[in-house]
Amino acid sequence: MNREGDMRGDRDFADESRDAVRHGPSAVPLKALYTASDLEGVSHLGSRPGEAPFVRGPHASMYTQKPWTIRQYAGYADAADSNLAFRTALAEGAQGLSVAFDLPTHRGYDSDDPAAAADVGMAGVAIDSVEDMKRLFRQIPLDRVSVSMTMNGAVLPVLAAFIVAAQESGVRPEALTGTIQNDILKEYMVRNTWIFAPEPSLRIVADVVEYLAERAPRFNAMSVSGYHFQEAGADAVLELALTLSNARTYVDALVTRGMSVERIGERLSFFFGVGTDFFVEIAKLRAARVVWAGIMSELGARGARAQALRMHCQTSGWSLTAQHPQNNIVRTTIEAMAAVFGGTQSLHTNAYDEALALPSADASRLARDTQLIMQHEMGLCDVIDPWAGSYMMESITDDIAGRVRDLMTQIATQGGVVEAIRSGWVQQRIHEAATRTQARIDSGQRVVVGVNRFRSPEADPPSNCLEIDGRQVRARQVRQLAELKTRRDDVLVARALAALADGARDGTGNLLALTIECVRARATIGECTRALEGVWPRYKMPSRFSSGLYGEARMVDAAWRDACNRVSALVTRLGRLPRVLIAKVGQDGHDRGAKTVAAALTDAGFYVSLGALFRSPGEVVDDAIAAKADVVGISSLSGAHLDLVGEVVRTLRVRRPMAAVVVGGIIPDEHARFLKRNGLFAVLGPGAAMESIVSSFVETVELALAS
Ligand code: SCD
Repeated sequence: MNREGDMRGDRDFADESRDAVRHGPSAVPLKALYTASDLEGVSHLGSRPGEAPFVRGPHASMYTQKPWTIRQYAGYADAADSNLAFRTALAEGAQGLSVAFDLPTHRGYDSDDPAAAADVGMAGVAIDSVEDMKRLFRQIPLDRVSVSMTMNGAVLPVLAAFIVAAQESGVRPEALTGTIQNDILKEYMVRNTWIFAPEPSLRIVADVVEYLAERAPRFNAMSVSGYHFQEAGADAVLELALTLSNARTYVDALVTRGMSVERIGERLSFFFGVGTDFFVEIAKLRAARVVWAGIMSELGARGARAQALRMHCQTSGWSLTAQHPQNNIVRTTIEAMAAVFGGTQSLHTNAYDEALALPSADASRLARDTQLIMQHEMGLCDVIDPWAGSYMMESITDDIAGRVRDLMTQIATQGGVVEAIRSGWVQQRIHEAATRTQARIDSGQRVVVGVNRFRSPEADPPSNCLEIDGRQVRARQVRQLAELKTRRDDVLVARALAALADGARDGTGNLLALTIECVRARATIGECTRALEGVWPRYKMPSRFSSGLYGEARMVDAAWRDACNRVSALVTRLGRLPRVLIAKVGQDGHDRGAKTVAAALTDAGFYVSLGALFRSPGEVVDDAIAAKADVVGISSLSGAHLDLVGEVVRTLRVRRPMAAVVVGGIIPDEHARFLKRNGLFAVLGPGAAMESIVSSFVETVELALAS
């Protein structure tokens, strides 16, 4: 082709294809080509970094003056192990700490509570008292190192223990820097570490914010989170709309209590997930600042500090694959670049082996070094907001901001977030988004390299993943709890706990201030929670899923139809629908997978019951009997499968021997072999396509009935 031909080709493309809309992996359509005309009507243009609406970042100098904080989320079994890991990380270049607590701590149970036994130390550090907190931060100068704590349900006793531990090491609350997540609303929507009902929980949130504003003004009192929505399957627009609606709800609640918008805004921070949709993810972070600045300005905030949205980001856990885990290094690096181009203040990069088990030391180091390389070798900190002015970037930033505002209006018309939680509207939206995404992956419309396309022979998984001996951790915690209880003044503890309960009942006093007195007297996390439970019983929430969507999306897909035909043949043989119970067991509240599988199995022709969260193994068996289940499918993502699944299998064998158990989730091969030797039918690893899950359930029913 000659030059002219080339040029005509280019012009034809520009004229005819520029508006071709590509529906990428997210909800925001992208055009093939953007030009100056795409900037018409975009209202956020022309501002400088550090100026409203802060699209270019919350600070004028951004990374040129201070790079984002490298803040890796970690917690290892017990306080002493975690302390060693924290001190090593700080010595090797980490710039702030971020504590992952185990699930019993999140849910307000001490390690010696039978409801928590199997989960102690499995998914983070176990903290039962201020003594554990002191061990956790031994030799770490809390007046100089900022500490983030992901804590929501049990925020009162855990934050109280942190404040008292700091005081007893000579650091006053005024000197503390860091962040407490303290974002309970998203717990009801996705993360599920709530303890009490939404209304009392909102009082706790507000008491924490008020106390910190007064006593620890350098501490960020809240990290309103979108990350968990993305992990649960929400797209960029839904993630932002829910996060900003939640934040708005908190601000309204605090204003009602008499706090000024200015003061609230100053210590509010945010947390977003950054996934694989590179351009959209950058635009999402920029749009978040634009929309939030508008909301705060409408509410009357005037100062930059109160209007500017500051954020932490984490690369997407959902994008990690168990197949060819080293591919995750590439995914994480590019996601981290999106977070940095989006102007994050703080960042966690995932370890590449996290889809298989808890991260190994090598993988954790590599994840952290990825950020050090970005900061020190790549020049990424030299230019502020380098995407500014890009036709594409500014246009999609504006597009996302508009869609987010529209969706926020829809949420408001549902009666606001608390009402939308109660009616199940929010959970439904997220579940539907997750189901649609799963269908796109399973049908190959959304490519996952090495999983649904470009598969190559399976490489050996890394063999040095971290393993926690939960029983040992629990034994140590139980011993330390017993020692603590012999040394303390029980009368003082009882008096402080009674005052806390009175404060909750009467609506008087600040609950964090009251909890600090309990913890100082050596009341445990579990005891503080139980004192509140006497006033506000533990909340219960029904588990729901919706059928129809998944099957509809895969209707034209031969592999899916084949799987459905296998179910139809089974129905004919049985003369009834095969019955499945999908169950969660223990304190693990990650229920996206369980709900998606429940939806897909229903669409394939099974009769599916979805169990409630936080069931004990015995209760799962009760549910299986009530549901007359042929198969019990347990979803386990917390690492506690050996004890919990093992017990379900053993008890079911006695009480409903005709039912078989399969488990899905993060189960290392060795554990899978052990569980199968002890009666488990099958293990469905992460990344299994839904048709293979359906087929496994069919085979399980057939084998179980034959045996
Ligand atoms: C920064 N500063 C600047 C500046 N850059 N000043 C002038 N010019 C610049 N260019 C100042 C800031 O104003 C601040 O001072 C100080 O430097 C520190 O900077 P920062 O930007 O506030 O950074 P940092 O202290 O790291 O705080 C970042 C956030 C904070 C605000 C985002 O909330 C945070 O660290 N969040 C992390 C949350 C987290 O780790 N979450 C993990 C969740 P002043 O203080 O004086 O203003 C993990 C999780 O949930 C996982 C999943 C699960 O468990 O379910």
